[in-house]
Amino acid sequence: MHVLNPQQIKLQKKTTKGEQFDSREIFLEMRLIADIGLLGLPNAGKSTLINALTNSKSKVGSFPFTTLIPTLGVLENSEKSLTIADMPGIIEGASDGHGLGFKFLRHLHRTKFLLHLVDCSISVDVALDSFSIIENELKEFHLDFSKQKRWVCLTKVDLLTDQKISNIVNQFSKRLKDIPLILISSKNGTGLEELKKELFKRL
Ligand SMILES: Nc1nc2c(ncn2[C@@H]2O[C@H](COP(=O)(O)OP(=O)(O)O)[C@@H](O)[C@H]2O)c(=O)[nH]1
Ligand SMILES: [Mg+2]
Repeated sequence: MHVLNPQQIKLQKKTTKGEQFDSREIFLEMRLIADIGLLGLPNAGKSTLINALTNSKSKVGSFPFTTLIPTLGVLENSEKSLTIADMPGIIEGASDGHGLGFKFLRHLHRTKFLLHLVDCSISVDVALDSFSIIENELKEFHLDFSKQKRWVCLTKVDLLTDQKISNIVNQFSKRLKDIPLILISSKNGTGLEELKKELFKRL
């Protein structure tokens, strides 16, 4: 076998003259960040829910804008795993860019499925208004949310009497038409097992 010494190797290197080519700037965007996106006004209970369902440790607080960046968690059963993205709260005017709305709505657009969380602990009217604000922002945003499945989750039901719960379910059922409605409490666990089961079944 003929062995080259380092000097011979150097001599064998070959170069060709460079040519002028077009330059191009390319923006790449990740298509999907999670299976499920949590959507809702600040304080709706999104971070508390992701912490109750997954291994995530998203920051929780009784004041708006505790969550400033999306946080991911993984929901697992014996066969599957689903990723959930806890998103900062969407506020009125988000579709016009208020409260970093462009950024957060775009993140939500890159999930397969949306869970719209509505705090129902204050009153039926406040809950219905909160629901409409978010629905309106989705409609006004320049990206189309109509292809993503969406469920509504009424949160903090541990704070309501049975009578108030049935009233709120009545009112929401009239408004939602074919959007499924789920009642949960991340504090005492009401509805969480059913929610998990449904998510694994539908996704
Ligand atoms: N009683 C009760 N309080 C809740 C529940 N879920 C969230 N909270 C409280 O509501 C406040 C806002 O919760 P957080 O998860 O930070 O809301 P986010 O802004 O939507 O992420 C916190 O004080 C939570 O402890 C619930 O199911 N029941
Ligand atoms: Mg939060």
